[in-house]
Amino acid sequence: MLKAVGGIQRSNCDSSAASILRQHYKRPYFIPAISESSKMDWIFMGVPGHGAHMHIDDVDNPSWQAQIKGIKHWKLEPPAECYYECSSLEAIVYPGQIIVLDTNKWFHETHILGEELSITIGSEYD
Ligand SMILES: O=C(O)CCC(=O)C(=O)O
Ligand SMILES: [Fe+2]
Repeated sequence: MLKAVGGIQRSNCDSSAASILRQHYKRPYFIPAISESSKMDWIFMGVPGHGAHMHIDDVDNPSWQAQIKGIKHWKLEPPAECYYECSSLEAIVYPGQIIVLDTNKWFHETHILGEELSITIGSEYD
């Protein structure tokens, strides 16, 4: 699966590699236990000054994305359904923080800030 992004983006479709990766983190505590997690994880890496242009995705579910290293600026534009009620949002995600969004509905653009390589892991959930 490929999503438009600046930098390197890999999804993990090898289940043995996925289980090793998942020994190193748990699903975020705020994702309900009954929620179905995707078997696939995402890893995003990029250098400062780069990021993903404004786009919308075609994936199955919303996702959480945890910033491991580096700082990422997110710009979100509302989905067409709530264009007149919703406003644009911006967030700066620092290491240890998690952003949750439906990348199928919200247009999103990212920009890596600071001096460090950005590393993010994430996964879809329903
Ligand atoms: O992390 C990024 O730079 C882009 C991420 C993205 O486009 C996505 O998760 O759908
Ligand atoms: Fe995206």
